[in-house]
Amino acid sequence: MNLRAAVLMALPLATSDVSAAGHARPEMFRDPAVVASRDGALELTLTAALATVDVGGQPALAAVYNGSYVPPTLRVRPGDVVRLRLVNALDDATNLHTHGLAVSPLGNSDNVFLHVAPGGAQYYEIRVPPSHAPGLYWYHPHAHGHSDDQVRNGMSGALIVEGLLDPFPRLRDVPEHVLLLKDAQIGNGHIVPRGIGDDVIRTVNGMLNPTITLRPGETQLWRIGNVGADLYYPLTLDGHRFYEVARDGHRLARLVPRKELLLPPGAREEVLVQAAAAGTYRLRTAGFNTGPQGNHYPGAVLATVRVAGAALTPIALPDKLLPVPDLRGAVTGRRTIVFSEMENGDTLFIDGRTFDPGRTDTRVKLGAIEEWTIRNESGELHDFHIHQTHFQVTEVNGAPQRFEGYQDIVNVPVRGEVKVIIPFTDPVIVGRFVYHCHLLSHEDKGMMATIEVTP
Ligand SMILES: [Cu+2]
Repeated sequence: MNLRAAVLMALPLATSDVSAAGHARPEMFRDPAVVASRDGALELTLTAALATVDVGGQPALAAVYNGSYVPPTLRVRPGDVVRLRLVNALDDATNLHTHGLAVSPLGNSDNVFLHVAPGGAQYYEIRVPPSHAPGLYWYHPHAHGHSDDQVRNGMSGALIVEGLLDPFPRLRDVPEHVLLLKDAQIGNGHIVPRGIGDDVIRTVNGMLNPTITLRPGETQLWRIGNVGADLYYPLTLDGHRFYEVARDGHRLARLVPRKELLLPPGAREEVLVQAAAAGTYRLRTAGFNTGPQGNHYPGAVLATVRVAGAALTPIALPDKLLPVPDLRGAVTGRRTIVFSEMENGDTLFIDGRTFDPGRTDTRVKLGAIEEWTIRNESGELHDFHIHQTHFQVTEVNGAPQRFEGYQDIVNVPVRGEVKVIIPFTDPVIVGRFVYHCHLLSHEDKGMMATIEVTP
């Protein structure tokens, strides 16, 4: 091997070893703590307050829930009720949003117009319909103007609706892990605001490069959530493919093998991983560039996967999962929305306007199935998200997309457009809610709009 080839091959490993060795001892991977529903109800108090937490082995003063950088994973069954008391011990307003849940946006349910003042408390009651899609969702604050800061501090956790693999007897009992991706910027022992991606620590469940152990041939379900505020995560696992089961909490019609998973801010991927031969492999996020008006940041090793021990016979993975209705052909109306921003990036718009909670931007009748064209007229990426429902992506920059299932986050290319079909058919979503860019710094700078679904 010539020297140049040797250097090229050695580079990625050297980079990862530096970042891994620059900090404390390697940690064993741990799942977040769990709070599960009992007898149809999940009850919990979440206190938002400043606390010194461990972020990848470093102490940092951060605004967090219940004193932890990674708050508990909430596990519920379809039909359960979530009863949450949110106590605000911060100096800013906050509130609570259950991202991806198709639940009521009214009253003290998943209502982002409700703000909890400093020193105040709010009781939330969120009824998960019996027909709710099983999968990985998440919770985070959604008080306009504070969302980015609070999520960057660590206020985000997982919410799982049980039953994703129940219809598949061979798969339903595979071991599972929750991997929450968060990025922190720490200065003088505090979480500090810096440019997006600048000097950032990227963690899994708050740990820096933890070690996950599998046996050769073992199959696991990994529920991966990008629960940070603004970064993209293009994920790969050396020597492995991911077998994609669900996107954003929505099971796909077939198991999709992927070398890379791209998780924009707010996105989730639930994948089967089948361990290769004994050895050590890295779960990596590649560097990313969000465009000429955006940000450019390096990649990182997120976790080390150690495959060791007695080999297991790999489970034969199915090709098809369960049918998912294709919404093409059912469209009742069309509209276009436009993402744009000021040259300096300080103010961002949907359809030329910044967010006004008192204004209703879009009105839809319950039962509509709409095709939305989402156009990005700016020089950086945005990712579109709508509350209370989901959508089918049909086109990206004019290229038809193969139908595999639904999602609730879609990346919108720089000076490009995507087409999605959004069902407004579930009566539980009647009311007023929002759609926005899920880079939360963009949302806080105005890139959010309101929608009302009427009976
Ligand atoms: Cu954006």
